[in-house]
Amino acid sequence: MIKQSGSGSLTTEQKQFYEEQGYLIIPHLLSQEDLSSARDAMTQKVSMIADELFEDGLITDKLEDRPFPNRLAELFQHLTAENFLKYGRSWRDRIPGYFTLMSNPKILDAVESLIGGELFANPVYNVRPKVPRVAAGAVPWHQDKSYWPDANANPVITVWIPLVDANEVNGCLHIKPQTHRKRVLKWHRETYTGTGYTALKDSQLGKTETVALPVPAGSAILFNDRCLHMSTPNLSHEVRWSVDLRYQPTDQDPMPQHGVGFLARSHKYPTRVATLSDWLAEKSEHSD
Ligand SMILES: O=C(O)CCC(=O)C(=O)O
Repeated sequence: MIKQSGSGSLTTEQKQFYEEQGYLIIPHLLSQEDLSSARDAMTQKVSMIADELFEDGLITDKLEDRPFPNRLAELFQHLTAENFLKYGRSWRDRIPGYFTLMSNPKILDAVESLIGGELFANPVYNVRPKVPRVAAGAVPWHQDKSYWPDANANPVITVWIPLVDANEVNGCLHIKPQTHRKRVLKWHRETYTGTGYTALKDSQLGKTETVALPVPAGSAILFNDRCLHMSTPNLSHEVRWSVDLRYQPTDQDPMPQHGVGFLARSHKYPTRVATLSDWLAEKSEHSD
């Protein structure tokens, strides 16, 4: 069954902007209700981390009453970046709430407007708890395609969505418009965050202006996988919670080396669209 349209379809002007600039902001694409399943999944993970920190004797209070943007930041307030990085700079758990978000019809409508209605959700999706003071929160200039250099030339679209307002204090995305027309630049693995991001040198960035993209919670920033982008450190006291999801046409490489993606929408083969059970079982398509 094709899920009902979520009315996230783009206007001609929005499509034109994306084609010309390589990115697009869709303010308030998702409501708080749309985000709730993912927020619950993140909350579940934070509770698991609090339990572990407590059992390891690193904290004496699990801060169960703290609000979503604060709790994880406060749990690590007196701990080290290494303590935090034990849990990873980004998370890719198979918790049902993430599948609900990745299958949200509003997101799929927007992506369909750009690349058609045969949509595969790329296995690379990240939940990013950008906590203050951890160097790995700031992501260096890169092109997403540096993570899949051998994939074919068909588009991979990142859909970046903050669960809290993202701004220049807590480290919003920054982008270089029109760089989606560039080839994949020679990248290196940075060594200062301890997590090995792919990164570009300043000398490779060219003269294109940098645009900061502060956006309210639930907005979406869509960008092409060749578009140069980065994010700045989190200088606030709260977590800059975001997700980056990726979608591609079904004729792009499914990239099994990164995990198992799933058929998110298909007009040709609607019965093959993956269900939650398929996704939890790491099956990319539904079969009876
Ligand atoms: O969320 C961030 O800070 C960076 C995201 C990013 O680089 C990406 O989605 O490729």
